[in-house]
Amino acid sequence: MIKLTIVPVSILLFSMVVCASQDDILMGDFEGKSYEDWKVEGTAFGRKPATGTLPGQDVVSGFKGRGLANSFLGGNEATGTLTSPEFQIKSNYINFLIGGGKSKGTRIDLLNGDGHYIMSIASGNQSESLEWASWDTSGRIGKWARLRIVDESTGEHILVDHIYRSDTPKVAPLLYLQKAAHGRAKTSISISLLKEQQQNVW
Ligand SMILES: [Ca+2]
Repeated sequence: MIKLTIVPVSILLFSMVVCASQDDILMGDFEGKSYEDWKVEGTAFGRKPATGTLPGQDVVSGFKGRGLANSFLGGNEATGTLTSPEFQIKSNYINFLIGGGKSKGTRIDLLNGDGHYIMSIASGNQSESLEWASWDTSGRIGKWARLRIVDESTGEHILVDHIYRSDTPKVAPLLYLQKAAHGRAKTSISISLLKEQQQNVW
């Protein structure tokens, strides 16, 4: 006789949740007292993550935990970059929170092992509230890459937090030159990959 084992639905649901998160790998949450293995250049990001709003800045919201990368240290005039260690792309997506300026002077780059662009995003929400964005990296699994958070603008700044690799996109993945806009001009979302950088894709 075949014996059937009845598993409570609650245990099944818990197992599904655990499985769904097993592939998520945190790459940058900026919760420490330093940027750890991220390389810091320039002055805009300081020597350690910000704990939120910096002096002279409107209230920053939408980041996770106690810290984030905030390039407003020294005001909009300051510039600098944060570059991650090299990593191998092993997941279908990279998700992250981003806010701040809309120009390409404030952006996140995904660079290949030679330092050439794979993808780039300028936030464009033009506010101090961070929002989710996702990159589709499924076509580049096995390749080596780095992330670079860039503020080379003297009129804007960038906010970034909670970067993680996952097999699940947090939001609809960005496409080349994707643009979405809604609401009033001041609060509109305009996310775009930079035209000239498409030429450098692997
Ligand atoms: Ca954080």
